[in-house]
Amino acid sequence: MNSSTAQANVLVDELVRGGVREAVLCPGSRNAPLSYALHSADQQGRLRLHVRIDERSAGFLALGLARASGAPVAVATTSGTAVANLHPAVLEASYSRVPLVVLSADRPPELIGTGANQTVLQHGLFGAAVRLNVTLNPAEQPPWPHQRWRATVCRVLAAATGARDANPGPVQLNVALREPLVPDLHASAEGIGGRADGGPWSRVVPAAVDAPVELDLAVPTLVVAGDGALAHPQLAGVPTVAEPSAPAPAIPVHPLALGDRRPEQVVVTGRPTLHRAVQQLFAADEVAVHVLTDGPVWTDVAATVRSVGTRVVTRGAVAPQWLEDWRVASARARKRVDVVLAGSPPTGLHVARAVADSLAEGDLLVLGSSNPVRDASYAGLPRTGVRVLANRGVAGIDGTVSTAHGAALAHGGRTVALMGDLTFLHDSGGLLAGPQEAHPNLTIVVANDDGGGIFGLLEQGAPEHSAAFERVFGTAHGTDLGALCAAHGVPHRLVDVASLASRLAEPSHGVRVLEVRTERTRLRELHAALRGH
Ligand SMILES: Cc1ncc(C[n+]2csc(CCOP(=O)(O)OP(=O)(O)O)c2C)c(N)n1
Ligand SMILES: [Mg+2]
Repeated sequence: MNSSTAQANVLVDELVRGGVREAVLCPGSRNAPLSYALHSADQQGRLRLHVRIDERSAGFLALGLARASGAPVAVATTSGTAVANLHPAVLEASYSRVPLVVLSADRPPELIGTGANQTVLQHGLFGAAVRLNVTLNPAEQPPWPHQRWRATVCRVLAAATGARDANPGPVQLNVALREPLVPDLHASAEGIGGRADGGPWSRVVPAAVDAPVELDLAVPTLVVAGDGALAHPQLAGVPTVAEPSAPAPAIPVHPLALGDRRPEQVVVTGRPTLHRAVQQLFAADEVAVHVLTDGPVWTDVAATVRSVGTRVVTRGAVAPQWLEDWRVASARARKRVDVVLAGSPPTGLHVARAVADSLAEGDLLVLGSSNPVRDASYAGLPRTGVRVLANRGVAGIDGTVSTAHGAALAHGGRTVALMGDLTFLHDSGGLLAGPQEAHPNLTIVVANDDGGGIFGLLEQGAPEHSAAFERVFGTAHGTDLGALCAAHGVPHRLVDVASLASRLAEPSHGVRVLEVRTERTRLRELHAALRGH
């Protein structure tokens, strides 16, 4: 067996032993040994291989698979810019703590800096975004140092899954491979096998962090649950404003009700990113802010946090009047949404409400950044029985179609993705998947307001800045989404808000796109009305 084949086979075998069940591959020559090894593992049913042409899509596909499954997912590329194209997905995985394993094929070390073709400095390319960054150089001749290769994979997977520090995230295993890059078909694999029990070379027992914070619930308390929030049963009886990708709370507070009452203490779980009213709460001096997270970094944008732990130990009881006040305020906010929407032409918020209402128990929803994730929170998500995922780590509008594909493939059941038109177009390459690939049950709903609707809601959307607005923020494009889908062989349908629910209820297989044309010119007024102004 030649050096590159031995190395690639051992690495893939050890990844499988360490719990990798899905891998994404982009075609290339330098990574050919990894391609053969991954293909063979797929054929043997040891993992499922997905092949994608564009590394940006591949990175986000792997991210979606890992985010939805919670297990590490590998993405293998050739050398050069191919690796750099993974950077956006690596950043998102880093900030949202998703175990993404980059397998970047590299040239042998003596060729770095010589002007060799398709050769860049790949070691450390992702900087601080990866939890671990290892380069394995090729071995020259047998006996192959397969123990070292296997032990390295175990270290890499421990870092990706956060087994030692409860901080999962992306890792880069940069694999320098020497020619020949194709297998010698008759060589024996003797002497490079893994542990006889089929397990990993080094079993890394996951370490848990436990740091209780004391909390008196008799004090008027609000829980703010952001992306990545864990379930905290001790807080189940406390009113909770939850972002769509947080667990569904038992006592939900509508985000538009936040101005109605001022808590004396706030418990933050996960990372809230959506609502200004929440940020204002954190900034208020008289509110005591406590954060719960099992990660090494906690959210404290306003520099007001008083304590940080992983869970609470409570005393005292929540006052019934406090619960009733929030119940009334939330009911009023929901009513206001209904009234305001009834009097408005279709917007992304109408679409989000139709999507939210039509989701059934067991569905997975993937939300795009920008307005859709905010609209979903106004439309009543999260909700029990429906899992919601969103790339809130760095809230990019990129990679969303691919993330949704990955999440849907891991989920197995029905998945709906809701995103804006720019978000869809940014990653329309995510529709590119060959006939031999697994195609998930995924309906992508595009709220198409022909541009970036969110900017109309920000400072730059104020009337005094209107002269430059359309060209540099609105960015209308007039793209024919139907034609784009047709080019990829993906069914597309233009539907109106009123019929969206029935379209979503139709039994559907594979990937399809439902486009709803929406209005963005009057979003500013609509949101002012939602806030009761
Ligand atoms: C990769 C990336 N580029 C740019 C942005 C800035 N950005 C935030 S929202 C947005 C517009 C999104 O438009 P669309 O997806 O149509 O949603 P809408 O606001 O219209 O609801 C842009 C460009 C971003 N978040 N991520
Ligand atoms: Mg838009």
